[in-house]
Amino acid sequence: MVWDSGRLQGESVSTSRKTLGQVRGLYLHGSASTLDDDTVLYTVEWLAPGGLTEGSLLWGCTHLNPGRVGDEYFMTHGHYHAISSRAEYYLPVSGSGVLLRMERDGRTWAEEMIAGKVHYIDGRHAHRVVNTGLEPLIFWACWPGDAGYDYASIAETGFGLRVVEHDGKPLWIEKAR
Ligand code: PAN
Ligand code: ZN
Repeated sequence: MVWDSGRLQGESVSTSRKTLGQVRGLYLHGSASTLDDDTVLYTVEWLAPGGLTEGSLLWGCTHLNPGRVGDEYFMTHGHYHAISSRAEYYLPVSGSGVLLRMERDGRTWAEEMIAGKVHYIDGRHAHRVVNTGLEPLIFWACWPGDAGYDYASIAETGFGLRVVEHDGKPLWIEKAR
């Protein structure tokens, strides 16, 4: 493992990548964007040494590229854990952005992500990362093997905040509730 560059090595490392074509609908102006479907938004490398079992821990790293879809910064899909008692740590090592956290009632807030900070995410909170910088935002994560993912709720309702560029700076836009 290379901490600062967020790289895992070895045969047991799994990798996935998310392209714009897979998540265009999450962005407010996704369908109007001329960016190619093949545009890679982020990659995740992870290890599951104990399998996806109760009591095991997963360890992974996300590389979220800089960029925007319209005026909205590149972001992860975001999810709740399928088991709401399963918390998670996010540990940024490079780049800058925000971690959005949301309660089930839609209440959302943003935590600034910078290298060296540690984010503890309550298992009941949806979590999404937004890259507001010019470099890849790289963060490690540690979460329980049996946490699972609920992406559908996010695809349906989105988060209570969107992060867009305005006059060259990030601006938080609240969704009407
Ligand atoms: C992370 C995320 C990773 C990609 O490992 O899965 O950052 O984000 P999405 O899964 O929302 O696309 C994590 O939170 N695991 O539980
Ligand atoms: Zn998670």
